Amino acid sequence: TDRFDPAASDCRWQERWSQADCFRADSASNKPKSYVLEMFPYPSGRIHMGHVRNYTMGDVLARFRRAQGFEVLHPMGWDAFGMPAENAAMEKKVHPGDWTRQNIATMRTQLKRLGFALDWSRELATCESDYYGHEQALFLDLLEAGLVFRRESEVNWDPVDMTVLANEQVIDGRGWRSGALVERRKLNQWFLKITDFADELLEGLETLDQWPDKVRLMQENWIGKSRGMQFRFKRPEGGEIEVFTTRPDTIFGASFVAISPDHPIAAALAAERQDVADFITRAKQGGTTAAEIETAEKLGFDTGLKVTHPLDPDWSLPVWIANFVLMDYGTGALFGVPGHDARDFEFATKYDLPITRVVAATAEDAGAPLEAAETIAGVAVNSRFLDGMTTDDAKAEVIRRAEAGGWGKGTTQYRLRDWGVSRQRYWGTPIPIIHCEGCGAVPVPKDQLPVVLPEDVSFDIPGNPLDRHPTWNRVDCPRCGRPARRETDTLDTFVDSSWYFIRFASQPEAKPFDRAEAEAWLPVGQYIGGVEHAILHLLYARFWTRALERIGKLGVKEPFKGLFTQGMVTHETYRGPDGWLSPEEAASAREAGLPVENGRVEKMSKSKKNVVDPDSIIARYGADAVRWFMLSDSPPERDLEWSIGGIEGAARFVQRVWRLATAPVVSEGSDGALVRKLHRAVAGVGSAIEGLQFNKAVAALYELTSAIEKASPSADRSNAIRILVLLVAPMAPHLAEEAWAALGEQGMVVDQPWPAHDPALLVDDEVTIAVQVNGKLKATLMAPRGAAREDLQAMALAADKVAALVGSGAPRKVIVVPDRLVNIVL
Ligand code: ANZ
Ligand code: ZN
Repeated sequence: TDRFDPAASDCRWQERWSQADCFRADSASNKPKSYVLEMFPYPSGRIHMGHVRNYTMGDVLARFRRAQGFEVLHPMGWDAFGMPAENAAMEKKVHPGDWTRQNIATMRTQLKRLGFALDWSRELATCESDYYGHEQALFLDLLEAGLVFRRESEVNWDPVDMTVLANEQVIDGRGWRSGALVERRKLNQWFLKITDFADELLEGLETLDQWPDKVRLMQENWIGKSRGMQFRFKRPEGGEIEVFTTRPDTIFGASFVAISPDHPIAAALAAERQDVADFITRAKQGGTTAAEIETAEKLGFDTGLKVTHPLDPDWSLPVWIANFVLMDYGTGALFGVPGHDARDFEFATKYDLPITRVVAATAEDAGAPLEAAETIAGVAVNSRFLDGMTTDDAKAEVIRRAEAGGWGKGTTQYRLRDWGVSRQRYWGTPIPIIHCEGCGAVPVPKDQLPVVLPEDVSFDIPGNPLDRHPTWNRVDCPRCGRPARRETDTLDTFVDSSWYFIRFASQPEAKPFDRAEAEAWLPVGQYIGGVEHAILHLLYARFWTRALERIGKLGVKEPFKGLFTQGMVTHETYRGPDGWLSPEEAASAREAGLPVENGRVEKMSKSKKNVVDPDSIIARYGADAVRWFMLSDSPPERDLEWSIGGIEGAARFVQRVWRLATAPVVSEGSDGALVRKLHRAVAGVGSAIEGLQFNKAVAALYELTSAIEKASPSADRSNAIRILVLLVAPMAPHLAEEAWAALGEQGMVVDQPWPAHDPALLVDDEVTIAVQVNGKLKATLMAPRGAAREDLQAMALAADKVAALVGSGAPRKVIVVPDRLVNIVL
């Protein structure tokens, strides 16, 4: 046929690949192994263009590696637990399990339509007990190793809905559904000891040289290792308040001491004084995230207590209770330096506390006024014996004095907190613990795993349905046999995604993974996903891997050798008088004479109505055109703007390749220039894919295609077409198979090796040689690259002009620089 018909071709090849089981990864294979992984999707309903771009990139690499002779593991699964399923249950009255599994079915079909080279035999969904049961076993292993603990910790409590809220459900300090002011409440919760690994996780970043620098920096900042100091302020009436600071150099700029509303001293005062108790209640309203506490209005209460400055017995400072001081950071108390800390500045301005400059750019600026907190380093001023020292020297000096005087010591502090994994939610992995009045928190014996989520739950009233389940949470204590209660908290879904890549590599039924098999594949060679996961997911996965390594379950320290974060898919937006319009609505509104504004090009989102649904595009243009467009126009780390022009260009390219592949095959005649272009394309496309520069691979293929189109029929040209088909295969695999068959070739493209190139043909084969006589340019000549010195000398002497100058006598000397120049000295 004269046109490539994706509608027929796409399913034909998808079926053939599936029948031949091409993409099944054989763990026992002797070939070198390559593990290519894209971040698995949350089954939210339908695949979006961002998924298409992400998975296409991984697929190109996976297919390329396969052609290079690797045994490739390229799996797919579903990050299937989480809140949206519960929201759907509440709003649409569908069971979270039904909603999730339905979405998975839809999205799986959509992915299959794109022809990804995935090993579907390894598909997993984290919401199924054959996955999360193993997660429960691993949780118990970590518990046994002392890497899991339980303690009281604050949650967001919605007093109207009477439910715990996730941080994302707190908007401007209010419950997202009820709109009520959120309170902080203490609950017993489970934690993973990620702080035990803070140094390891930090040092490990240095080994990750195939990660983007920005992601490593984000992780480094998140771990937040800093030198600081802990020291005590004495209370004249006895007792002391210990504070933590990262800026000991500012100690003479102190204007108050502030303690957390949860500080024991605050609690003791509240027990005696109603005004203190009332303040604490007020201070604890609002969300629990650090960001929310940071941005909430600063609230303070002057307790009337005083403390003495450690370096000046005559200097007395007031003690305040302040809402921005966290109890679980440092010591839960600080000394405020309004001149050089933004929160302290805001606080001191509000409550009229002294603001002194103790750091300046130079010693001469000691008297410069402070318009706002100046937080950068400089030299100490107005600081007695520290005056003139740099910030770093002053820090060291204060720590030295504190240690010598016995009132404080230098510390290493991390911003990283232990990972709270308890969620008061239904749709998650049940924490395998049983609470017994006599025995405490008892692990569920491993032979009783999985602890399966009950299906019969209702979402009619707020709160966790597991708590009010009539039977599920009542069990006998595994230790003493008396009636006990199941833990009804479930695990943070980040736990599910912290080890799925290990389970992909090895899926025995009886345990989470087989160590040797997992190690055969790990670490993941190339991981591809959104930069929004730069911190939490990637840090948790690194931690989980190291924890398993520490307890001897896995001999891998870093899970992801290479990391690539791809850009988003964007699209233009339109606004009408009543809000956002889809492109179609915008067009008809314009026709109707209504005012329509062009908005910015933004990430595709439902709220902006600029989403393009992959299904309709695939139906119209075919999988290959969509894949091709996703890789074209922009470097993969940048945003890609969706456009009709772009997808149509991609569809035209598919037809161009098809036309070449269906032209008559010629078996005679050579075309050296085309052969060289071909070899250059083979090398260029390969190294571009290797470097994940997919747009460059695409550009090289456009160039080759044009060159072939321009060349006259010859055996070389027919061969170039054959190779072109192999080169486009990772990007446009259906087209490639169909073209391969049309060319009369045997077997499938997926089974063909990546074409070889001859390095000798990559360079221009002719070079220009300058011929000089006594240092002056007299002629130029073309010579084969790499020609021998004697040959160049002979050619130069034979050149007309030169021969005339040299005459019959022999030159005194001939200097030859190969590939460049011949100088004849007379
Ligand atoms: C005096 C000072 C002077 C501070 C100055 C900063 C600047 P990072 O760097 O984020 O680790 N702090 C100490 N404990 C706190 C707590 N429990 N809740 C809230 N803030 C606390 O923050 C360390 C700084 O945060 C510490 O250094 C302390 O204020 C404050 F010019 O001490 B600083
Ligand atoms: Zn018991």
